[in-house]
Amino acid sequence: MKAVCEALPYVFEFEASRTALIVIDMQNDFCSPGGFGERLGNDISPTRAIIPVISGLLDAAREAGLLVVHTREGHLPDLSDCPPAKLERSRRQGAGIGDPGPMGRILVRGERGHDIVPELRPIEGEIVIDKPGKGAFYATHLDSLLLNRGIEYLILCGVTTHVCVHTTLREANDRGYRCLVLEDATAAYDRADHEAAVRMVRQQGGIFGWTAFSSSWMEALHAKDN
Ligand code: TIU
Repeated sequence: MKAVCEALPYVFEFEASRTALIVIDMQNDFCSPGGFGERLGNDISPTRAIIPVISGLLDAAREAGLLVVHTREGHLPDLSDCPPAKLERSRRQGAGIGDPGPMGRILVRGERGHDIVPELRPIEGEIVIDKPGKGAFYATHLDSLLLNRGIEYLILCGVTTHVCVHTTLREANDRGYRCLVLEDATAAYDRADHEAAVRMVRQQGGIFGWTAFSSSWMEALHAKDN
């Protein structure tokens, strides 16, 4: 039987056994002092504020036995997978990809800034997708991994709402996944960007999918067993 979650623009129905929780880029570089996000000139308090909300989602997903996927944005130490256009623009903003910082080289795999924040560290058996772009499908094996497990429903949380969450959402939607964006478990540095991004998801009858609050989704997940 499908679980039914209160959502916009209308209820989101999902089968738990065919659902994955996708936690996008909850890395020190986006959420911790001295990371890429802060060095781009942003206030990181919005991205830090969702850490406890996502921690609750992880507890619920783990308890229900859902597939959990974590993503990380970053590049190889020699930056050979970083397009020059991306590199040049990051340098213009004073946070060059690969530059040394308080948490190691910015957005480079293996550095502390690239790690997922300690509160949300993946546990044994969870999947971590390393991606060079904003979307989690581009240049990764995420699509085949989800298809091989029969996943059809994606629950999206993480940062930032209008950049990596939206890019992943759009990639997923075009591939036929049914996507729910949790609006209190996603964040952007600028509130207006977050709100616009959330609103876009559910426009035109749910052009990219659905939005809901985390509590509604967790209630639906819980209720399916009762
Ligand atoms: N993860 C993600 O959203 N990457 C970004 O670069 N986001 C910004 O908002 N800069």
